[in-house]
Amino acid sequence: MTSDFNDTITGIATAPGEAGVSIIRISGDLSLTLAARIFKPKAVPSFEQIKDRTMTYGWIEAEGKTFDEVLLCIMKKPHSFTVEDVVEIHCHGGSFITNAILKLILDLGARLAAPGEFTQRAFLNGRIDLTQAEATNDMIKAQSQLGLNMVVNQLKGKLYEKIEKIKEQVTWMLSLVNAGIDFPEEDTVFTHTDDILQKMRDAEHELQRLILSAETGIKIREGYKIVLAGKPNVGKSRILNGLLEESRSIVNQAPGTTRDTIEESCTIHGIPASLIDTAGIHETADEIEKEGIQRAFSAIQKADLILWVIDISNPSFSIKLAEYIDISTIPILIVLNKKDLMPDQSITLPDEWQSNDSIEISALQENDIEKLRKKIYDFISGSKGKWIEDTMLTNLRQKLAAENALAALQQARASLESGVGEELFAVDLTQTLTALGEIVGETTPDDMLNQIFSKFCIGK
Ligand SMILES: Nc1nc2c(ncn2[C@@H]2O[C@H](COP(=O)(O)OP(=O)(O)OP(=O)(O)O)[C@@H](O)[C@H]2O)c(=O)[nH]1
Ligand SMILES: [Mg+2]
Repeated sequence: MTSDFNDTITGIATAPGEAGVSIIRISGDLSLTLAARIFKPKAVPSFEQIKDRTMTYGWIEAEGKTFDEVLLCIMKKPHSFTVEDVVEIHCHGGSFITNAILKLILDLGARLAAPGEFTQRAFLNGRIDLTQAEATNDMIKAQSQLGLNMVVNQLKGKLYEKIEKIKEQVTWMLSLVNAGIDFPEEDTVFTHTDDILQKMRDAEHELQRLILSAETGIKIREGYKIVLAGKPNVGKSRILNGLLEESRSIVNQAPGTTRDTIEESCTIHGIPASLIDTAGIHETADEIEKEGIQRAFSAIQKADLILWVIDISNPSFSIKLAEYIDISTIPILIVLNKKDLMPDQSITLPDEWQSNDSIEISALQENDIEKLRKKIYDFISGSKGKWIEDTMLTNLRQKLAAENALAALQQARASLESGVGEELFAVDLTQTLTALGEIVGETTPDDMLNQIFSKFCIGK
């Protein structure tokens, strides 16, 4: 497939600011012509002799001036990221020089690329599907090795292949239905009913697994919000510092030390997380503390996991968290802290906490902090079997489309089982295909596509 775009776009592909090298990209029919006007190769006698997909050394010269010493790479269509003629200029990484070269290219007739427009062209020109396009952007934002592994799989097209496999099955069913409609005497669907039903159940199972994977996939991409909360002086800040392995939050024997929420990023056995320390929750007339406690509750409400800290040496269960938040929706791990002060004391949790998992630690012990880290990892990763798969959904858009596909497929199966007729069955199957197509970008509405790519970086 070749490009339908008749304009040539350009943009700075590297981050703004001073750097060793900056890269300016040009893509479109005029790329080579524009680059030839400003690039004077030194390694070969003329621009025409520059080899495709190799770096050529030379100078940017225009308006009788020399702008920069650069390396230039041309990638002729269709063997480029966008499937168009692409030129990359690797210049010195100062903002002024990079923008001056960009301006030369714009003055020669290129248009400044919108955010994500290079990737959008790669997608619209059929080089990558929408999940791969999303992966290119997520790659830049990956916060952990685990996140990177997940995105690399998506970039390699694993999610695309899985969806295509399900689509193939549904297309096969649809072809049987259509054959049945066109040649009623052959009764095609009904001679294959058992086979179709089995394939439908298999496809539903695949979709269910994918939908389940989204919860983890999204969190691995965005990071888990883990909130440390509890009464004052129970050791929340000390635990935060232990998990971060740095003295980030002030620890003090006086209750009410932490007054505002403190958020820091870290990884827990490879899982990206935001750890949030909060003000101790208690009755107070102090206006600043009240505000801090308010902030603690708002952090708790947004948490993916709450570490509810109790001081074993002075246990108190007077705060009923259920009165403030819907504890059925947010997992809570009870951290019984200061075990070193009461090594022989074991705590019986009150009834309302009985169903929660708990761990006894001393925040002063590195071993115990590691135990807690492992517990958090198990908590996040092991729950409900929704853990890492080779192929995962990584954003809400993909998840919603997969849910629509599953609902349409289940409806199709119900239609087939109740024998409502081939036409209705065909409608449900077509809806399934449309929803599956949305995941990979084949049937995604234009405004949604524009919205997706507008969130990409400039020059990507
Ligand atoms: N012995 C012992 N002391 C601890 C432990 N964890 C914390 N502490 C001490 O308990 C006191 C309070 O610790 P913090 O981490 O400031 O407690 P906090 O829950 O953040 O308190 P606020 O910010 O006031 O709500 C400090 O003196 C800590 O050194 C522990 O496991 N064992
Ligand atoms: Mg504190």
